[in-house]
Amino acid sequence: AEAKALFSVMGMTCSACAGSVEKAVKRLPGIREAVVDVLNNRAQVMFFPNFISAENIRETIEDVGFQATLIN
Ligand code: 9UX
Repeated sequence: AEAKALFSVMGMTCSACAGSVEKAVKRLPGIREAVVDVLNNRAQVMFFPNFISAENIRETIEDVGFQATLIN
């Protein structure tokens, strides 16, 4: 089955920031789609939980350099 995770992502100040988050998340295994909204400080990710967890995704966003919190 597929899961959805919405993250708060703080510290993105331009669309290139959002692009780097999207790219890093999409490179992970088990990701179906990632959409990052720089204006609202949000990242919405559709993924396959047999392959990856929301926490894995959150840590990847942090590794890019932004503070990420799972909202739901
Ligand atoms: Mo450009 Mo966005 O260096 O932080 S990618 S401002």
